[in-house]
Amino acid sequence: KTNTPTTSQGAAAVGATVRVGLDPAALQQGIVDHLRYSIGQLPALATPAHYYRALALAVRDRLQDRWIRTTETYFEQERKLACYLSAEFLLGPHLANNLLNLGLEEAARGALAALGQDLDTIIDCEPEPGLGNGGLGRLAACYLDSLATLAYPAVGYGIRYEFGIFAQQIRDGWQIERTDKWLHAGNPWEIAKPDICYEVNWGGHTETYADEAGLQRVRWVPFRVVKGLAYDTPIQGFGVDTCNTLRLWSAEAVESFDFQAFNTGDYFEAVEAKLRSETVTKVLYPNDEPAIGKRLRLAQQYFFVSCSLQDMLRILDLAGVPVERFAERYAVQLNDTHPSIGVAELMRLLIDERHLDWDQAWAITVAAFGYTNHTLLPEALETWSLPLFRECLPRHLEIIFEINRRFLDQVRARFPGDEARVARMSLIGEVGDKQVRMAHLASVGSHAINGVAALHTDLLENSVLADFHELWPERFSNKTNGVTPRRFLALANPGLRALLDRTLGTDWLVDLTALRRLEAHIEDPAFRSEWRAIKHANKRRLADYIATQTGVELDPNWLFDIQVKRIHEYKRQHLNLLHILTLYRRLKADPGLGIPPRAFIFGGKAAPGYFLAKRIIKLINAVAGTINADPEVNERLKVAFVPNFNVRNAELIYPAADLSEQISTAGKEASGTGNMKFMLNGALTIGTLDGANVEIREQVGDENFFLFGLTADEVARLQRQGYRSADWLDSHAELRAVLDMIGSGHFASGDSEVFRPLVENLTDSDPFLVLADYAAYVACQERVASAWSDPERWTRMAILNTARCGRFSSDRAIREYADEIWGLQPVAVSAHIA
Ligand code: C3B
Repeated sequence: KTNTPTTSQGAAAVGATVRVGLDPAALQQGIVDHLRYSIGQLPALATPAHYYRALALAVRDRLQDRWIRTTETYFEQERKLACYLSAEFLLGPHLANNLLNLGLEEAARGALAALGQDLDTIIDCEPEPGLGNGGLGRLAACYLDSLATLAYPAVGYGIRYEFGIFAQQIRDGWQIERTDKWLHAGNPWEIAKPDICYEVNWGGHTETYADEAGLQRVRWVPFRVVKGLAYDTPIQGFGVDTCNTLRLWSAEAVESFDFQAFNTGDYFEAVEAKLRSETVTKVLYPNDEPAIGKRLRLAQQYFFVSCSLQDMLRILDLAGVPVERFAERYAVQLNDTHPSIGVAELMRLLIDERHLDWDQAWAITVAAFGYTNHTLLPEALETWSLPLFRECLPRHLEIIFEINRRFLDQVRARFPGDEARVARMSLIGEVGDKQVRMAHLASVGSHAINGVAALHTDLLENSVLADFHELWPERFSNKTNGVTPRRFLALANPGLRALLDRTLGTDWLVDLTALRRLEAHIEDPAFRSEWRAIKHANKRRLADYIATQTGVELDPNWLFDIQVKRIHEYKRQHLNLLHILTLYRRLKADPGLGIPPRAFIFGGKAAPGYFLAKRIIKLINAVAGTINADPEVNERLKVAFVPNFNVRNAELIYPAADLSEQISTAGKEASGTGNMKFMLNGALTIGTLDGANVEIREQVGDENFFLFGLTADEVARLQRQGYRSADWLDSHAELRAVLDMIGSGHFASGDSEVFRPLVENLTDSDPFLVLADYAAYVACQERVASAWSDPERWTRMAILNTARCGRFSSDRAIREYADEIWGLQPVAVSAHIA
């Protein structure tokens, strides 16, 4: 394929050659040119890292016409745009994904080979943009991929953190955090747009004044002003010309220094003020679920939301569309409560700056916003202390009070005399110190509220937001999460991709339900054996990676039992450990025990301040050290902890799994998305009836899912009745022995202190009912072992998992958001490129 640019892309043609052609020769020329003209490196001295940058720039050139054409098309066609507001986008490496989506993989391989370079080595040079913590940030990235692939007009708005999620190292079994300097060698994917910038106020006070017409208005006199600069990253859809924009904001001082201070000689104070401004987007807060309530975090949230809303208004002005029509042109989705200050900010912009009246501004705001809730954990529901909030955002507090006054009038009119309800629903919490409740602000200010899996939405409607559901049932709906099959199957599992392409054709890439057709091949022994060979190769690939990272050698013939996700008590990595130690004790007691050999693989980061989570990592590594070195057990059991779980190594891990561990306490995991990535790659799940596990089991069939444990209702009932973990301990000698072993220092060279807090947490309170589910979990694992011992049966079940995962594509999820929440239509983009 060569490009024949139309006149509008005339600049792309240089003489007779096409500068941005997709053929290997044009791409090779692009790489050589960038090496010389953008990087200034002698070919003889160029390292793979230089070639990475040269290739990335050459690929970006090939996105550029599509990107510009997409933006132009949206502007010309005056269509509604979805604006996805998220404090996190956990994108993962761009290069391989862009090559896939542009259909450039083979051309790139060929072009590099001609230059004596290997594409896979070059791909490995990319630092990964880890601008998120876990599920929530990765979901946002999957949604961007689907929006572009389905040709929906959309923009992602977020924060350009200078340091993304920390890099995890394991030292002496403990997690060590290192700053993630992902930008240090520059970022070839982004384009700075310094002319797209907005001022964002902070602190100070408000005052009233009369405008020219004599109307009373409010002015915010800030203590500080920061400037937000746009950095754009192209989000190329798969197999289409649509290339959407991810716009991330970076904070800068308004002036490079304060002239006043300079003149009065206080130069250093001026420079310090500049540094303070730039701190706003320095670093991602590494906490996934518990909210942290820090001033700088509020500054980050307000900063990116204000820039984004100002940007939407500017684009509306450019298009000559009156501001009254804001909600016809924008659907603004709040990814959790992190951007929910947007409700008050849009009101402020419309009333104070655009001089709309309250009712009109409120109608626009509610029509524009949608709110996605991602957690029911009480400690994760964001609130801000009222004094802190007033000090930082005085005008927004006034607006929130007024929203609340009108809202509570509505509640009182509907439920007369029910002051307890009014107190529960208020935007201001009055239990203890007063707080602003962000989930309430988001719910009142949005026409649509959704949870992320059927069970989660159900619990949301009946617990955390029950009062809101009673008032506005029509606002609520479920949008079960999904994952992109482009990254998590096509890129991550090239062996399986080739088999699927050969067996089914390639439409599964854009219609994941097409995988159903795999079921026709399930009784073909040759197909099953090919399936197993692919899984084996994926396990070999992961084993090699783990050996280089940790020194632990794993045998790909063993059952690979994997739990990768953030480390959290509710996710219960320690329940997994209790099972491992149960097997360990049984094997020590009876070395001839007939259990199939298993490799237990863990990965995940702990929030740096999360004491118990960090001990869980230490315990995993301590158990690994003991078991892997013990010849009495290490021919049946091995344990490995993959350091620094991230998007890149996730792509090695999911395809290598036989068994996916999804063992959270029922009712606590909103959805999970790792569970879907494992299923996509043919792993069987052992799991509780929690989050999207429920729907995974429905799709794959009970007989192909290893279910155990208490249900969400049973968990709630037990906790209401006063759960006593000791009851479970007394009735289970094996469990007691395992806990004693951990407590004794057996895995810590006799140190009986280090794991005591963990053991006591389980024996004294056990907030996540680990002990209550232990026996059922161990019994379920025995069913896993027996299924594994019949490879043909296991393979059939594995194939069925992949075949029936169609529902869990992020394409399905995005279509539901577009149809049911955003009222968004796809817009075909044609870049006029042959
Ligand atoms: C996560 C939830 O914990 C997951 O169950 C869910 O699948 C994802 O969001 C995506 O919906 N989550 C998170 O990563 N960070 C939060 N602050 C809240 C939820």
